[in-house]
Amino acid sequence: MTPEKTPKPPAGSGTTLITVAPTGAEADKKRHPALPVTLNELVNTARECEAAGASVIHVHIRDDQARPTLDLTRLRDTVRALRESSTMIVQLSTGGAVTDAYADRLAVLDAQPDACSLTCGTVNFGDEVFMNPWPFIRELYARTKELHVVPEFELFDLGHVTTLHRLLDELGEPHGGHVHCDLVMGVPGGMPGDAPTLVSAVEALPAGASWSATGIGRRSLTVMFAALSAGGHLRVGMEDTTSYTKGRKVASNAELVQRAAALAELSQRPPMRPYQARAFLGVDDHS
Ligand code: KMH
Ligand code: ZN
Repeated sequence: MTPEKTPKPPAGSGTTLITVAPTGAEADKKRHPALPVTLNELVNTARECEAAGASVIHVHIRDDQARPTLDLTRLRDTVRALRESSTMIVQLSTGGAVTDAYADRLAVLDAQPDACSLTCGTVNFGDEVFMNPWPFIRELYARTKELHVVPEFELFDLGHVTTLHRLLDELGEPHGGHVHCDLVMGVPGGMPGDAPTLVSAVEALPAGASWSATGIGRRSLTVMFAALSAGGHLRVGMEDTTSYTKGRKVASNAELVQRAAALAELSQRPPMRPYQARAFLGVDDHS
């Protein structure tokens, strides 16, 4: 009997990339005291989450009143402090808050992070609209290439995948040469957080792209199980989920990473270490 031919698995498929998104721009510190909003809290969170199995940290920062900000001095200090305290890839959000100006979102790259998020389209965002028109997406992507920042393509809806194809067709591959996407599922106004939608989105991705997925709020576990079973990577954190289980608030970002890491181990794809994640995503080594 001829042995069945198995296709070559994609790079990184023996391990799971875990991204932690600890803060976001929306959660309220008063309602969620465990939310890291000061630099000190963020640094401690980074240390704990790296120890728990995360290799990328997706960063939003807050001001002294715990309101979201894109202040460039604070962003630079944050990148420096996170680099000193952890080996995780520092991915700054260019999404910011729905109220942030395009110019400020573009200027985030001047803080020289390893990586950044890059959302591939506008989406209704609860009662708000998260604006990402094509000219902005194009300009932001061109700037990531100039400044050698590795973008992660955030896909909140299936139409965003179409825009990702257009971006790559017009401007070519990202810095680092590898396309990595994050499916953000279950935002009220975006694609639903369920297994059939995840499979459709993954099928539409560019050939060779890797992907993570995150489910917002109560979609968190459904999306995590679907992503692991479909061979994807994971994003978790208080930006996306503030309840650990029904009726029980998240105690720390690290416990969300611990749960993701345990499920990744159970799936026989243990967490990727930060140095492996750098090679996988094509991120420059700043050490
Ligand atoms: N806060 C949302 C409006 C990103 O970080 O790039 C956008 C967001 C996406 O969180
Ligand atoms: Zn974000």
